[in-house]
Amino acid sequence: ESEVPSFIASNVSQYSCQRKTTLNNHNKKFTDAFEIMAENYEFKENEVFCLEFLRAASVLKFLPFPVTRMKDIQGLPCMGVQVRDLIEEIIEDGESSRARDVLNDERYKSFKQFTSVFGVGVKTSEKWYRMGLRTLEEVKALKTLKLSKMQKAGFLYYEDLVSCVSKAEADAVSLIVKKAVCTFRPDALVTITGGFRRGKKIGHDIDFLITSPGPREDAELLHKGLLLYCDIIESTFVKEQLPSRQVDAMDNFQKCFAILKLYQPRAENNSDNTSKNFDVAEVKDWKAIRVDLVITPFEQYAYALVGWTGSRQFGRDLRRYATHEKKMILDNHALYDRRKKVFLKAGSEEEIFAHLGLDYVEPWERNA
Ligand code: 8DG
Ligand code: MN
Ligand code: MN
Repeated sequence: ESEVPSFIASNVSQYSCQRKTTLNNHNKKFTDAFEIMAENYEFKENEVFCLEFLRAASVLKFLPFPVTRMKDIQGLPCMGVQVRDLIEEIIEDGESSRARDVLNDERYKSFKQFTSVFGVGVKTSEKWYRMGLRTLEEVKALKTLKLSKMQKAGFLYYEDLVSCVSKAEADAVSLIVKKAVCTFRPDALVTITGGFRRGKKIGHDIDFLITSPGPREDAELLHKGLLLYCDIIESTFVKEQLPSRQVDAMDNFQKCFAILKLYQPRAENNSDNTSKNFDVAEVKDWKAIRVDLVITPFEQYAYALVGWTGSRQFGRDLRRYATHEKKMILDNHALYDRRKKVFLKAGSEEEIFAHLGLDYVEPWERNA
């Protein structure tokens, strides 16, 4: 039959950092449903079930063939009862009634809308939902509602921010950021991380890692003139502190969750270009774009690069692998060997994988 000869299910690692996952997903039908289920559990703050579906999605993204029978998933890791039920349903009916129920669920629909606003997470959504709010229109209409500075910016630039960022826009912004950073730090290294580094053609934001060799002095690296909104978080990293053991570790780098104003002249409207001359100045010739800027000390650059390149699942599994298979602790700053009681230095991503005893996985193979 259509079996891929070299593929042995029981050889598939439970850790996505031991798998090579490109963007060529043969099982989107399944993984989309899993991701809906996972998101619903995230909204319910049920981390265990959320991760169960995310791990299963990640395994199916790695499979070199589309699943068509239950036999295809035999021996694969991360296929719990809930997951198998969903797969069976999709094989039989072409879609999952459970995923459909979630999509039609009032609470899910509201949380989905609320969290689409920059600065609104599960906690805020929960609060708004408890207040009886159901749609963004209702939130906007309630003038007494207290919004953070970030959320105000999120509503102000909402339409631009929900429309995704293209690769071309990412490249344009990259030039702007590089130019701005290099005017006061000519030796600075600016790298696109996140989804674009993994080869994605669209994203919800653009992630940048900025470092420069030599003694650190971050302070003025974040250029103001370009930014519509900027929430600067100062570095809280303390030298010699042990890496964080949290599964979804935030890091202590100086960073900036920003909204950048990208000028992009609109294509001319040829049908009527004389009578509307007056309006030309009114036409919005820019797009608001979400940008994450992360400043890292040079000696932590490789760790920050691995962490910020993602995917989220890949990063989670790397840390889980380090903890459970190597008795090491990994975060975005460092790798600590608990047996030898030493920090393992790394100047490149390859060295980090080598410290962990892992085969190197290229960025475009980290789409777990
Ligand atoms: P997308 O923007 O195209 O939707 O996807 P992405 O680029 O993979 O996701 P992201 O949300 O922009 O995050 C990029 C990576 O950065 C992801 O693997 C998680 C990682 N990351 C950290 N620390 C933090 C943090 O403090 N906030 C966020 N949002 N992401 C972080 O390592
Ligand atoms: Mn991103
Ligand atoms: Mn980001």
